[in-house]
Amino acid sequence: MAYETIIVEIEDHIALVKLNRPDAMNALNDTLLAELADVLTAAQKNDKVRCIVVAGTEKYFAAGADIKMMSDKSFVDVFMGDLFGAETAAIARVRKPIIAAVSGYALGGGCELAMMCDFIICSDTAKFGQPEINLGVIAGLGGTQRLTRAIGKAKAMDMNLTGRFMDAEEAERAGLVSRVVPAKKLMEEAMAAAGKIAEKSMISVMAVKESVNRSFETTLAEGMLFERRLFFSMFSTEDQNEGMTAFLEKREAQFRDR
Ligand code: DAK
Repeated sequence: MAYETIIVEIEDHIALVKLNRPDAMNALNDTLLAELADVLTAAQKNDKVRCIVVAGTEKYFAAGADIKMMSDKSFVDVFMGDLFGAETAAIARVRKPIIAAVSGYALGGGCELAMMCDFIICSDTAKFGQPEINLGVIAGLGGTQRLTRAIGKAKAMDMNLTGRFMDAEEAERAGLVSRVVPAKKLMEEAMAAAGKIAEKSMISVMAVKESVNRSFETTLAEGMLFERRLFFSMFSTEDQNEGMTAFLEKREAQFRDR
């Protein structure tokens, strides 16, 4: 399928999805989110895809939701139309891992889109922010929720209330991103991380994603139980046998997702 606002390349079991609205710094509109939801849903179903990378350009990941598109909407429009609701729900349903490769601006909905991914690798030029307060609104796709869980109340309040940007170094220190790399190396590093994940058993990869995400939804005791049950269930797979046998035989495991 030909897309208008994203570019998709599938190679070596990795789906690379590049946001592509250069006239608006990749601002999120209905089309972009619908196309993103569509391609991620397709990637989930595609056996050739084992990991997904979402990226922007070197100067911007995404500068937020499209302000031009939103500016003349009413409460009734966004409430009744459930702006971005179906698309973001579809993205949240993807069970394969998604890495956000962020360089330059990741603001508002752009920062929130990065946080919808499973982890963020950013360049040393990355700037994160929730500047919706400057537009007379508030974040609506996780800027007060996922960000608070990622970096804590003090910094989340600071960012959401002042609208200030956070640079890459602070983002790493605060736990928003997993790694910071030089801008020129970002895609290489993100693709290498995706490649590492693609080598693993998809069963354990998807179980990890499910289990880590469960930690945000439940108590520690319930989460520990969930993790332990998943761990036990791994012993019903051929990949558990292969992984442990390969270690003992001092060779690379050949996982078959069984
Ligand atoms: N929307 C539309 N166009 C944008 C844009 C945006 N968010 N950000 C940048 N652009 C456009 C600019 O209008 C400009 O277009 P032209 O004038 O050339 O036609 C072009 O991109 C280049 O921008 P600048 O000329 O401003 O470039 P600078 O380098 O000077 O500045 C900047 C870059 C990223 C600092 C600046 O553009 C900026 O402050 N942009 C706005 C950032 C922002 O406020 N982001 C938050 C948007 S609100 C929802 C949930 C969530 C949301 C919505 C709904 N629901 C649950 C329903 C999310 C809301 C948001 O994200």
